[in-house]
Amino acid sequence: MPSLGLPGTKSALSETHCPYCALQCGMSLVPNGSGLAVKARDFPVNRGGLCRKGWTCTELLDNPQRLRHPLIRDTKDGDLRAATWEEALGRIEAGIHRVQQQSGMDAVGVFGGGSLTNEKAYLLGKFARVALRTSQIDYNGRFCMSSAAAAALKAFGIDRGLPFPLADISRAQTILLIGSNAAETMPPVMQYFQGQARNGGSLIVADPRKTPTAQAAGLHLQLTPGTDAALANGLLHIAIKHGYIDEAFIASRTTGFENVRRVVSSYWPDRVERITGIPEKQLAAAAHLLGAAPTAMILTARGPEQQARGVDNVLAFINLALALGQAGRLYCGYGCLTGQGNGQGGREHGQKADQLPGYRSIDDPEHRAHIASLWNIDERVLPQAGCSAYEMLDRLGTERGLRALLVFGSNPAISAPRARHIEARLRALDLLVVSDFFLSETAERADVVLPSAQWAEEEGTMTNLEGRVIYRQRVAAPPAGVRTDLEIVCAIAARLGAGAYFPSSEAAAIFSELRRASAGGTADYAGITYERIQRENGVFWPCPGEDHPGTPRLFLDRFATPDGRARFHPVGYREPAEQPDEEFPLYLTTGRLMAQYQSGTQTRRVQKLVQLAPSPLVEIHPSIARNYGIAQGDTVRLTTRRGTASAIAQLTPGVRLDTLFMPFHFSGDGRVNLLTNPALDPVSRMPEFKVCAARIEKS
Ligand SMILES: Nc1nc2c(c(=O)[nH]1)N[C@H]1C(S)=C(S)[C@@H](COP(=O)(O)OP(=O)(O)OC[C@H]3O[C@@H](n4cnc5c(=O)[nH]c(N)nc54)[C@H](O)[C@@H]3O)O[C@H]1N2
Ligand SMILES: Nc1nc2c(c(=O)[nH]1)N[C@H]1C(S)=C(S)[C@@H](COP(=O)(O)OP(=O)(O)OC[C@H]3O[C@@H](n4cnc5c(=O)[nH]c(N)nc54)[C@H](O)[C@@H]3O)O[C@H]1N2
Ligand code: SF4
Ligand SMILES: [Mo]
Repeated sequence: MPSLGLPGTKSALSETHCPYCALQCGMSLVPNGSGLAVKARDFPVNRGGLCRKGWTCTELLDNPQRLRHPLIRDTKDGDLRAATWEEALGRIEAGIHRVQQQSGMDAVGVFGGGSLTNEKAYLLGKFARVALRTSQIDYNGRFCMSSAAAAALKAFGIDRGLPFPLADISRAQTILLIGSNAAETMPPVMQYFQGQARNGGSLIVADPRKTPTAQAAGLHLQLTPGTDAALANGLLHIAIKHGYIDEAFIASRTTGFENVRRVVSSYWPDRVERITGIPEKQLAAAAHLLGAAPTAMILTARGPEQQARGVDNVLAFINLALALGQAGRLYCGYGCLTGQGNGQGGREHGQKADQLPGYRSIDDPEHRAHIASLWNIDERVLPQAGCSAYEMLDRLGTERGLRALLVFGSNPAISAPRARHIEARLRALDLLVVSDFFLSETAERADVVLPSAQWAEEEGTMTNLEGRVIYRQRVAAPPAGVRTDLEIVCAIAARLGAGAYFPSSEAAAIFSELRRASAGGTADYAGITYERIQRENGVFWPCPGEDHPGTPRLFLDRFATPDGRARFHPVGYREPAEQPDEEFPLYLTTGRLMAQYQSGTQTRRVQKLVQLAPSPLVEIHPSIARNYGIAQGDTVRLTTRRGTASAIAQLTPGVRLDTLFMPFHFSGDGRVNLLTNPALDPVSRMPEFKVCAARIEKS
């Protein structure tokens, strides 16, 4: 039962943040009967605004389906049964030892998530390398913003979603928003776009659907799925032709433009219209709005990023921003709207296969030495880079793959592409351990399920999409029988004989270790303290010292590359991995609904949200539906080369004639990931969630 007034809480009104998306909206929790209720709070990110998910989030704390004790499966075809912590930890210890003896250290893996606090992400990375001695750790961020992260690193030398605070959005003259449905995925952000409109600014949205976000724009570019690089190159082609490019900026602050100029020279407007389906007139209007603006921003989200050419797509838009001189100046720049609550911090502190804390590289001898010395281990025993999320899941239970997997904060049975295959791989493991609040679809398949504390029951930090590090306080006690992830990780480490390396499971102690580990790294948190965060409404990294103000805006003087210049990368348009054909004549794209969150483990248990979005649906244009004899509300069957799923037809005039859209929040036959294509980006290893070829029929 939640109870206020714990040590550390100053009053009955506890300031904290929403448990869900990357905005990390500020909110207050107040006592309400035996539980807690949400109250609006004026925090600089959301300024009092919250979406329905935020308003209803406390319902999950005392939800009857909540896990309150560990579960164990005794035999592979048996059922899960209640167990003590002692039994569960014993089973994990024995299972890990057996796999290590039979198949080696790299046969045990860890799968993390972008909803974990910085403290958890850090501890999980250390746990994998120091307690498990495995190279095999990766996380669901690969499925999220990894393409934008890789592109920003290449172009700017640093990956922070937004290089400026959200409030700057209102001050940009023109904004091009590509593949973001912010009006539904982060609604309080829209106030900044409204502010921009009030200031006389223009908003352009590129999306195959006329979403609520596109409806808020002055210009909607309704592109064919998977044609983003052609759009970017086409806009740059027009900008060059009309003399909109900033030669002085290109000369003084960038390198590599000539190759880009050569590549885009063949992206004539009529050709780009043929590829993207966007009329030449609209291309010209967009190029003019961007080119003539004194300040402009180009922002991407999952639309262009979740593609097998996601990195190229983002690089093409960065090229456009750089060529127009719209970067590295106030109220300008390229940014990525990161998605998960700690999607930003989760990628900085070492739960990614190739990474060490502070955004350090696991391949770099100096970086390895710094971390090994802090962890008190010999650098030679620190594992090398492991493989990426999908590649790890794809090989579970195989000869050369993992035999044991520990999952914290992800539900890949719903959210990974080619889900049927991933389910079979999960079943083939000798040991699957899942820590969650509820019996997620992945936990249902586990050998050991560990019940963990929810956000309001533990303290920790998160880094929002602006690079602002925020603090969540512990407002209530977890139910008896439930432990925090930090306690769980430390307990398993102790069982494995590595307890000395994990002396504390207190978030504050782990955060101070994280600060030291990140010191001198790209994502430097050395100067950030819990007290400062609370006093200053968050602190932006890098923040190398307690007397350093933090860095709300990056790149105003120089980019983070060795020579300080941003780098152009020539990018050509290539078709998606799969194009419609006779057998599968339509594009299928996927994404989100306002009232559901991610794999749905949490939001499918909140009644008010279920009422708004009760079941799997597919958006189809009314004219196409008529051709197939499909009426509003019909149950339909969708098929791709990976499998079949079912959904309710939602006749939607705002979706392209050649495109179906299906959200990914639902389970069973309603999983759109039964259909999606696991083709991976060669650099980011992002699956092609946003484009594949499909067929639809009435069932
Ligand atoms: N309600 C809600 N909010 C969320 C989440 C949630 O699950 N539910 N999840 C959070 C997370 S982790 C994330 S990553 C963000 C995601 O936030 P968004 O990126 O805004 O969400 P999506 O719906 O995945 O995709 C955005 C848009 O991309 C469009 N799109 C599809 N294909 C293409 C294409 O080929 N090119 C272009 N340009 N656009 C295309 C889709 O039509 C869709 O409108 O949301 C966060 N907020
Ligand atoms: N087709 C399609 N698939 C997609 C996408 C898409 O657009 N289309 N988007 C992709 C994207 S952007 C993302 S981010 C992924 C997300 O997909 P998932 O990784 O599955 O994300 P969640 O549903 O947030 O899963 C988090 C799970 O961990 C639990 N959890 C949350 N916080 C904690 C915590 O602190 N500790 C523990 N132990 N458990 C916790 C939740 O209850 C939930 O079961 O899906 C990807 N999959
Ligand atoms: S926009 Fe995101 S952070 Fe804000 S209330 Fe909604 S889910 Fe929570
Ligand atoms: Mo995401």
